[in-house]
Amino acid sequence: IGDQNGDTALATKPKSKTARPPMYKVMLLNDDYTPMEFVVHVLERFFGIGHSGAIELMLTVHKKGLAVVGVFSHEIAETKVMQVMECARQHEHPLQCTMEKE
Ligand code: NFA
Repeated sequence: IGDQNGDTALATKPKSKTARPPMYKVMLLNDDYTPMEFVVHVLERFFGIGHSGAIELMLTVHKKGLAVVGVFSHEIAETKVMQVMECARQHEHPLQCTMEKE
């Protein structure tokens, strides 16, 4: 564009100097046994989601099979997954929480 590359007119991609770290989606998966109120509690406690938002998001997981409940750095995402899985284990619920690169 213009003629910054001599007379070849090839576009050059501007280089970002500050690379952003990769981000990770944290997801909750539906199952037939975990009580709805427990999922709402998990969303409030570990993801700082308000009560109404937590109910709405729990219902999305319930209806669609899964939903992204947050996007975090690798370290934070790993911690959220561990906290949710440990809490579910303690309460003997089969709730599953996973992470995936965005
Ligand atoms: N499907 C569960 C039930 O009907 C509720 C649930 C929602 C479980 C979201 C896991 C995730 N009790």
